[in-house]
Amino acid sequence: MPETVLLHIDGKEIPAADGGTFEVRSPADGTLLFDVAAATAADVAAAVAGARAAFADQRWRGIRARDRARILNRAAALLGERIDEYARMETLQIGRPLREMRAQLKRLPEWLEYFGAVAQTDEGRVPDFGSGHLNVVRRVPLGVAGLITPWNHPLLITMKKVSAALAAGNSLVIKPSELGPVVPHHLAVLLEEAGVPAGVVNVVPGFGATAGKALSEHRGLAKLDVTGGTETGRVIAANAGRALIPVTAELGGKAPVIVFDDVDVDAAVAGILFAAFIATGQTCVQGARVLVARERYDAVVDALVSRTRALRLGDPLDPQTQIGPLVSQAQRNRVAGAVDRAVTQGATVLCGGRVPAGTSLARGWFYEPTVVADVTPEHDLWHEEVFGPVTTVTAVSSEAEAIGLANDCPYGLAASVWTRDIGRAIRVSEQLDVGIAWINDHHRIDPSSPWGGAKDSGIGSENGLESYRAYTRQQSLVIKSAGEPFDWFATADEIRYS
Ligand code: TXE
Repeated sequence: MPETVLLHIDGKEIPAADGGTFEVRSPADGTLLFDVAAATAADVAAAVAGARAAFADQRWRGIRARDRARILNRAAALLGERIDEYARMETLQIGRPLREMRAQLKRLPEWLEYFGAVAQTDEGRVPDFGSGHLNVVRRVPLGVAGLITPWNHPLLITMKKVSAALAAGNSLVIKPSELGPVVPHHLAVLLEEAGVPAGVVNVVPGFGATAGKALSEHRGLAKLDVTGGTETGRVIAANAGRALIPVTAELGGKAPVIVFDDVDVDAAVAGILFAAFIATGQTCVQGARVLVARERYDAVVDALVSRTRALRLGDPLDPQTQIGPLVSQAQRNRVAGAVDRAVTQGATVLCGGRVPAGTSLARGWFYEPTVVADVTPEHDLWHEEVFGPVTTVTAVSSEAEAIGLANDCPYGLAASVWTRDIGRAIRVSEQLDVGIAWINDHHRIDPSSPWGGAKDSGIGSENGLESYRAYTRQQSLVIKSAGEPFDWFATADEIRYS
């Protein structure tokens, strides 16, 4: 019997206004897992109204930052106790291997702790306004933030947004992805257990075209924050523009992995596998384009193909599994179509490129990890985000060629550079049009470290002090301290007006 998941509005668990629900099924074998209430526009409006009331009566923003931080730290402790339970739920819903989900979720209490600390230490400032006035500038929360999140890292991405937004004193309406809605819902309940007042955090699972659309168009919001595909981001950012509210948009990616001639081949190949195939490649910073120094191309590609072929596909709950299924049939069709199209355009599949044979995997949306050669910037596969276990390999003859090819892409989120020459690593990374550049690593993330990109990868960034400030606005108090009276219209004499 599938578990029922309801809407979480004003601290209450309620069904959708029209009673509508949607199914969440295992991408590994199709088992029906959850029956989830599908929020309607009316439900979204109720959630925003509740969040606005919670903001207006100051039940959260009126708590001193130090006391908000204490509650967030309590939530961090509760979250730490539930990692295994939540990791299993994430794996069931999106098919990502349990080993990876546990490693990812174990870090998440740090986001609550970090932003609780930032809120306590974010003191105002006193600019030099000149004699006669005292100017005190402080940061205040924005109001109700609409958070729209994707399926590939449901709790991680929700936590990145929720931690900063709550620490700053905002109220929230969260619309998780229809493919992974369950753990963000549990997070709202956990936060209230820790002491966040009911009504401050509201969760409205549902479809993008209905619940997501209703939320991103709601004029009661003071901020929009979306993680998703670039086209989704364009629609939502346009709504923010019309409402004149700030937006943060974490969108698509097509990360280059640049491997120079002085690398240890085995270490570089281990890094490429990590960049390209964790999360079954379903991550915005996936290492999608490997650019290898011509002198090491054959050695690196041979080793990469050999180790890619050896990756273990299977039940994501099995600790031995390294590659799980794609999240849905639509996603697998999208990935397979991109590879097939690349072949018709002249590319060469070196390994993978097909749905695996064998009955044990037949019920899941599995696709073999794939390495493609002979892809040029004229091919779709060079530019389009695949969001699956597919990477390309290209030989380069110079730093300049590597940088030029890396930047020849509509996305600008992340990249990695592999070399023993730290000067070259810094010199090359500084010329890449990306927001994140790893050197001799990939994927690493921290609540203190900005996560965001350029070009079609979005607007703004998550993590770090900037993301906290993006959930506040400045308020400038200007206080007259001069003793002499001021009456501008009493006389026509010249008055020195500071
Ligand atoms: O995105 P979708 P998905 C990107 C990644 C990939 C995508 C995968 O590059 O393209 O996200 O996630 C809602 N109005 N990143 O498939 O379909 C939808 O219901 C309002 C980048 O989930 O765009 C879901 O909740 N809402 C990221 C959310 O938007 C709408 C890391 C995202 O859905 C909507 C991870 C609409 N018209 C994934 N249409 C990064 N940069 O860090 C959809 N939604």
